[in-house]
Amino acid sequence: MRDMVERYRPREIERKWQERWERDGIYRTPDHDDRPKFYFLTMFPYTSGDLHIGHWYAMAPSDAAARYRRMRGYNVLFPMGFDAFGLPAENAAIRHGVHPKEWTYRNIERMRAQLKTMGAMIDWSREVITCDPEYYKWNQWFFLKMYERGLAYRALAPANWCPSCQTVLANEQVLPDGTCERCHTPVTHRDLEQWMLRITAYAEELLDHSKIQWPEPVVIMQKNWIGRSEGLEVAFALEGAGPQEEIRVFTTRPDTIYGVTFMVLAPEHPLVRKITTPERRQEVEEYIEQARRQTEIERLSTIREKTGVFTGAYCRNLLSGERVPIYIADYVLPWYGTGAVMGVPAHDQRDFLFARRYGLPIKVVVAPPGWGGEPLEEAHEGPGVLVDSGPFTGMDSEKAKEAICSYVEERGWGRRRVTYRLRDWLISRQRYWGTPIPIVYCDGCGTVPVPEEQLPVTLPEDVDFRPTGESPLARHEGFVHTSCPRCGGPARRETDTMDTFVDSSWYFMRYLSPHYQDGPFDPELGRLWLPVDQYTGGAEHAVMHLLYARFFWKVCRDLGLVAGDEPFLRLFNQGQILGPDGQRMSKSRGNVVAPDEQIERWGVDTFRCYLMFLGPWEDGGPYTFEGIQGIWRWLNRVWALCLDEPRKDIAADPLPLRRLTHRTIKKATDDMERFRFNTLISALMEMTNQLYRFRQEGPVHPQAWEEAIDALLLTMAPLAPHITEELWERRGKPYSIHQQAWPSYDPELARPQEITLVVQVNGKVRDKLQVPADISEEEALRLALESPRVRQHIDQRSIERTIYVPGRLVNLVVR
Ligand code: ANZ
Ligand code: ZN
Repeated sequence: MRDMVERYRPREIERKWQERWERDGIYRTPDHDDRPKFYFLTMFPYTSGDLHIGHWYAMAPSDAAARYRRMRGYNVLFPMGFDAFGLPAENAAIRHGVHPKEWTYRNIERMRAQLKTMGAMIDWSREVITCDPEYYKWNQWFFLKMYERGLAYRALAPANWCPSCQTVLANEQVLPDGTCERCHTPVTHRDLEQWMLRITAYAEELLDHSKIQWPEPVVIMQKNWIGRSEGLEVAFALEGAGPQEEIRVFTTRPDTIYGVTFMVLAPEHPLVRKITTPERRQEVEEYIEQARRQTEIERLSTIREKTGVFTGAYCRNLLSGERVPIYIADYVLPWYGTGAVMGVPAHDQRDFLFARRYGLPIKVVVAPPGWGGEPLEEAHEGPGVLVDSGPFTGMDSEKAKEAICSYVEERGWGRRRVTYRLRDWLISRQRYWGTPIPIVYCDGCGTVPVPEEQLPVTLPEDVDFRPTGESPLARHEGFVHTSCPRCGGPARRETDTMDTFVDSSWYFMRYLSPHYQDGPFDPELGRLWLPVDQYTGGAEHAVMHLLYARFFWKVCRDLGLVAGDEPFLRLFNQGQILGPDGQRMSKSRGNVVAPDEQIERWGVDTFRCYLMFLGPWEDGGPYTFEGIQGIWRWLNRVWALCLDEPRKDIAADPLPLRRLTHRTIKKATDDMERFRFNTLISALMEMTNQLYRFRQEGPVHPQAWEEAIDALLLTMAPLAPHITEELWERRGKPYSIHQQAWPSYDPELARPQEITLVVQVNGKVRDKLQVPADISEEEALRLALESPRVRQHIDQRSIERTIYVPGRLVNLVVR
């Protein structure tokens, strides 16, 4: 029996090393360095006050990956900051009577401390806090730059309005059931003068994801969000009006134009009041009123019955010469296309239902396969041959699309057009805790941007921030009243604040030089560090944040601030950690795992490794007690293995041990490259087991052993930074393990060895297979069952039992 080795006491070790690393500044990232740069970014947390397991799941594996990059010889930037403006601060402040600023900074203190327990290689000297005037000054600066270029403008915009939060919500903040994502109150609709950013100017470019490596689902979501449609904008003549009076519609189905039997305008369409006949006026007005109260989600709901009212007016189809009635209906959206739709009930199901409801004719112009002229049961939306379509009759519908577009264009009745679903980004928020919009309104000069030298427009602190619907800043006399930067006369400040997605659209640029005063970031450092090489974070940001950040980047590019077309070259979305019951974690289910408690119990390294072990990072998985215990046992075994020297003999064969080492390094390298932490940890556990076996089976070759332990610790270092540092030191290696190179492998030694696997059926040898020496039991069985000779001997019988002797034999017992 050997001497007992000292027990593994993670909490002591972890505290010690975190202090030492901080003191030595080993995670300070130099800007100027010979190594190639690697910018590893993980989404910064909102200052909710608690670093929950979701944050850990995004950040701890990111830290491991960033550490790996650094060991691979890169100068890695891995910064952290806080997304600190926004409604929750205000709501909490209203509820608990603390100032949003106090609440926010208190939360930051706590979260920063929690983050530090992670032992991550964060360069804290680059911390960014978005509610700091030093930061939001540059939100205002970007706004002014966009304003100068016509990319920021004010317009009367229909807005989703939450009557409880008393604020405008973006469409994305309205849940599918039409309620507010924060308080679940049904959302209503309001028109307000608001500031918009012209993201649509970049719609076409934002559709191009060819220069980035992003997960396919995110790319698809962005494409759908932007929603590009090619079609025809075409005029219909207004009856009884002068020759110029027309209604223009946008259609993606010009081939169906001979099937138009009615026209529908959005209730908000400017022509509606002009064309409505006196007898229809009252009904139309009532309908417009009810449409105004609906949210867009309700208007577009597919389950709601499509309603509308007749205006009393008619228009003429220029191609067919037919006269069709004009309706208004709320399913037509004022901002999309031209806000007017040609109704083709035979070929659009929505129009079909509408026509049925209002007794409008259904005219087939694209024949369904085998159609004999009978009435349709539902719209035929597919392709076909044109019927009843003037000169286009008999033409294939795809061809007819083109032919009709050309026909219309030649006659000056319309033009081919591309439309997008994407709308400009509404950034005005009628709330307090955000960046003031740097605009002044003067009676004489109108809308005047605050001059750059006067930035930041500071958010005053002594504000009554209870929500009333109007921005709380509007009640702050000292803030509101100012003098006009142009004429010096009395003027009023804009009192809305910016959407916090503005803050998060460029924070990764600010990390480079968080205290830089001559611009949003030091351009020299921008050239050095940008773009971000790897971004990691939650899939819930697929659209808004990631689209807005791309838009901001393109604006910066056009301002000459950055080079290249994309901010984030590679993106990775982590999965979700579930409760031990396999359900989504929630307070009401009582299955929430609190990271702080886990760390208290197991130490950070065990917790980190378990997060990376419980499933593929992109999938997540349930958090179980047995699972984390398994990791705890493994780290304890590594601890004992490294401190308890085996018997050594120079005469021992180094080869088997070296093969194990090099195979494991290769596996670790491949897995690290692909963020496959779970299989990586499995391989390291397996290596640990093998090392115990080698030790037990006899003296080991001294150099081969040393190489093996070094490799084990080095490949574990990104995952479990504290225990590896401690063991590294105890083994007399140079400080710090985190400044060592990633071990390389000899491909020859790493090549899987082959063995002959004997396959028996009921004890009789039926086949011999060449398989990799480290084959798993499952794989061995699978291969055995695939062998035709084995199959032949099993025949129709069923397998009772399987016996597996690793590296040697599979015996199938059948009956
Ligand atoms: C006639 C037609 C016939 C249409 C047919 C479709 C099928 P996407 O693909 O999403 O771009 N549309 C146009 N403007 C609209 C608006 N403001 N509100 C609601 N609907 C609108 O959809 C384009 C189609 O949506 C257009 O093509 C138009 O209906 C409708 F068999 O025109 B279509
Ligand atoms: Zn003025």
